[in-house]
Amino acid sequence: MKDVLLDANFPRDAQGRTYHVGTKAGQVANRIITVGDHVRARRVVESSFDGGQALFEFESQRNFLTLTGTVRGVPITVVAIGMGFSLVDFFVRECAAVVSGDLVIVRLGSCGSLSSDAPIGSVVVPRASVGVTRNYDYFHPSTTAEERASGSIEPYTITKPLDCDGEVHDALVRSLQATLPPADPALFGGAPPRALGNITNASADSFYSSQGRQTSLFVDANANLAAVLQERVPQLQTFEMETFLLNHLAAAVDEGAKGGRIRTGAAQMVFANRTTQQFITPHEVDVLERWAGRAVCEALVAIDIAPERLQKEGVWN
Ligand code: R1P
Repeated sequence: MKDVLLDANFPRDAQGRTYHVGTKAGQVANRIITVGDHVRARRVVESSFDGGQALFEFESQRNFLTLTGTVRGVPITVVAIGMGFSLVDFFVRECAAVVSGDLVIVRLGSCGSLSSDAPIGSVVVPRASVGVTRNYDYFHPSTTAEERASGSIEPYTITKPLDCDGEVHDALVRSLQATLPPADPALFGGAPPRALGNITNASADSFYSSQGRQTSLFVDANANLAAVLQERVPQLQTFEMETFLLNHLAAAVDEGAKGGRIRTGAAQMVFANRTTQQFITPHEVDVLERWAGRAVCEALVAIDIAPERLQKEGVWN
């Protein structure tokens, strides 16, 4: 039988477990890596956690997988959340509710690159991210052809760029550059792996329409979206679906109520290059995720959190 949930406003069970992620105090560390899928989460643990193992593991009914352990003695949690803004919202709000003090959250995600500077196999660390969302009213049956043609309503909304945390950005770039693997003729066409910082990312609310992909079954009004974005957003190099919302929630947190800050960053692995139409192989994904996973763990270990903003008790002690 399932536990009874208390408080319809922010549901938790009698032990304090949140409704969707399903964890409670002491199970999630102040340093978190969020990934899109369970395979990547387990790969990071296996290749980077002490002993190659988690000390705590929970897979919720809603498919959030939480793995907590240590990296050189420092508690770190990996949470696999799935894809998109709404899952980032569940994940950040529910983890913030069970972790006291500061949170440093790094997304280890895949992305599509819009630039030849970031070929497949690169890892890109954005300085900032913009949100790109479909403007549902543009497609509403009551919107007229004149309104659409005049530009008084646009099919996509592009937000202002929102910064990642500067220290997290720098720690990620340093760690990735310090651990660059040698070029391998059997991987990524023999190109040497690259780690780039200081770029801008666009997080979209669809893999398809709001990333400018051309498909035939729906009216998306997005033929020039990638070009418009590149014109309006300086340094735009990657598309993915989560980083903007992480930055947004970090900026929106009520520090007094939370009792700490949320700092966010992202290491984005280039799986696809939209300029060359290249896509990486499953074996290359494995190699890239292990390198980037280790580098993200080391960056998190290197980031200072004041002792009074760090949890003392948890599954790690
Ligand atoms: C789409 O295929 C998914 O891949 C990218 C996008 O952001 C989206 O979540 O990231 P992940 O591989 O980290 O899920």
